[in-house]
Order: sequence, then C-alpha cells, then structure tokens
Amino acid sequence: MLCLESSPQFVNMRFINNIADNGGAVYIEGPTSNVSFTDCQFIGNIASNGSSLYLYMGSVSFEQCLFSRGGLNSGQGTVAYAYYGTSIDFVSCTIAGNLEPDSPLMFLFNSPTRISNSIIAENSCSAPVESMIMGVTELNYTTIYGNSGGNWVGPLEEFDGVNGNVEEDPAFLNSDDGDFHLAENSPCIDTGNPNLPNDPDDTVADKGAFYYDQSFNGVEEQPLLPADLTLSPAWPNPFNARTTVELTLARSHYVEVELVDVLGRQVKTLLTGVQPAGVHRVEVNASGLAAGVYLLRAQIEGQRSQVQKLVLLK
Ligand SMILES: [Ca+2]
Repeated sequence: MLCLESSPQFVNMRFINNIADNGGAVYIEGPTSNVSFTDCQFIGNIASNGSSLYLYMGSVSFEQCLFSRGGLNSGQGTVAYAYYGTSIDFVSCTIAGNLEPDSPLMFLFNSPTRISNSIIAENSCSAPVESMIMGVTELNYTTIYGNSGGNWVGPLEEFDGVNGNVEEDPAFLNSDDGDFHLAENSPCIDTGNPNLPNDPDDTVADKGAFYYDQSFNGVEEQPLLPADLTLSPAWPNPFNARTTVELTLARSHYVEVELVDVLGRQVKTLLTGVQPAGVHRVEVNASGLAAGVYLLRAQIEGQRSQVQKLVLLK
C-alpha cells in the first residue's frame, strides 16, 4: 500500500504475508502524510527495508497493533524503516517473534519516535532500535525482553528502568504458535500507562496490543441481583453515520453516558441527569468525529462504569 501525501486511517485490518521492495505492508511518503493504524496486525511481511513500514517524511501512529514474523530480503528495519519521518507513535503495540538476526527492528534516520505501553519481546534482531541523528525521543511503560541482539541497547539504554520501563518475561499465551495474548500470570497486566483509559474490563491498562480480560475470573462474583444498569451491544458496530445503544435502568438514577477517545479524552456527552427506570435509547452520531476507536462509558453515580468499544469507519 502506498500513501503519498495522504492521511488515511486504518482500523481493524490485517496485513499478512505481503512482499514488496520497500515497505512490505505500507509505504508512506510526503511531509503532509499523517497515517494512523488502530487494532491492526502486521504478520509475515517481507521487504528490502521495513517489512511492515517504510516511511519517507510524514507521520504515522500505531495503536493496539501487532508486528510479528517480519523478514527482510536485504536492507534494514525488520519492522520499520524511517527516513526523515516527522513523527512516529507506537501506543499499546506488541512487537514479537520477528525473524532477522542481522537487522534492528526499527531503523530510524532523523525520525522522532515515541513508544508507550508496548511490548518488544522475543525477536531475532541485532537490536530493538538503531538510530542516526534523531530516533527514540520518548519511551515509557514498555517491556523489552528476550531479544537476541540485546534489550536496552543503543538509543534505548537511557530509558532502562525509568518511566515504568522494565525487562521481564511478558508471559505470552503461546508465542511459538504466534499467540501474543497475555497469560493469566503476565506481569504486563495492569502495569501499563495509568494515564491511558482503563481496559474494557475497567482495570488499569495492560501493556501491548492485547489486554487480559479479568471480567470473568469469578473471584469476586456478585450475587445474581438484577443489575441497576445494563447496556445492550451497540448496533451497528462498527458504524458509519450513527449507532444506537439501549440502556436499561432497574430504578431511577442519576446517569452519565459519554463518548471518550482511546486516550481517555471526552469527545461527547450523550446523556446526563436523573433518568426514570426503563429502557433508554442512546444514539451516537458520527458527525464531526474522525474514524477510529471510541469508548462509550455509562455510569450510575457511585457505581462502576460500563464500557463498550465502538469502531467508527468513514
Ligand atoms: Ca488491565
């Protein structure tokens, strides 16, 4: 895919087993390009430089993305190769199981790059990052572990042990089979960036692309009373122009329903005030919103909020 002076947003896509000269999955060029990927997976792509990403000027962001089994024909940057990039962001990404022992995962030439809440583990690589002039400018709440060329080496050395960064086994469910979800005992659970919104199970953010759902662990099972607040699944979801959620109240309550983005910023207030018992339809209108992932959060005063993930496609 070539993004030339363009700014598309990609949500919930898989880029698998592609082969290209530069940029196995995506090639981004031009200073005005600003491309985002949310909930995307880059698996088994091959290129001369940058099996997932080749960036020449322009900016790109990845949220909740997986990069795995990338390889190179020659060149550098098993995951990413960036040359005069404007900015690169990795938030809640998992980079694992890549396959080139002689190349860094990221080769950055004068490309300021921020990495947060991510896992870089169990890769064959010469180093996680190699940079010239400008490379990694921020790195926080990230686990780097078990990479063949070293972990906190080169431009990452200054971030070792600070800003919530650690070197510990992330305990993937089954990395041999390419399953990089977290096992129940993973130290990446609830140790992510506390400034990010909570996971959908309403616990502190986990590191990496896949959070561990703790809502069904049965440890603190509640007695089976009718819930004061229940939410029906949004329909349609993903949505384009609008989507609707039905909220049912067992009794009259003060209720707040809001839409927030993945950074926890409030986007819209959908319903607020005392509402009578019964079913209430809450509509989310997409006008004025950019494509991407949003969270609908409903809360009765003093009780746990209920959260639903909404995907807006345009
Ligand atoms: Ca969590």
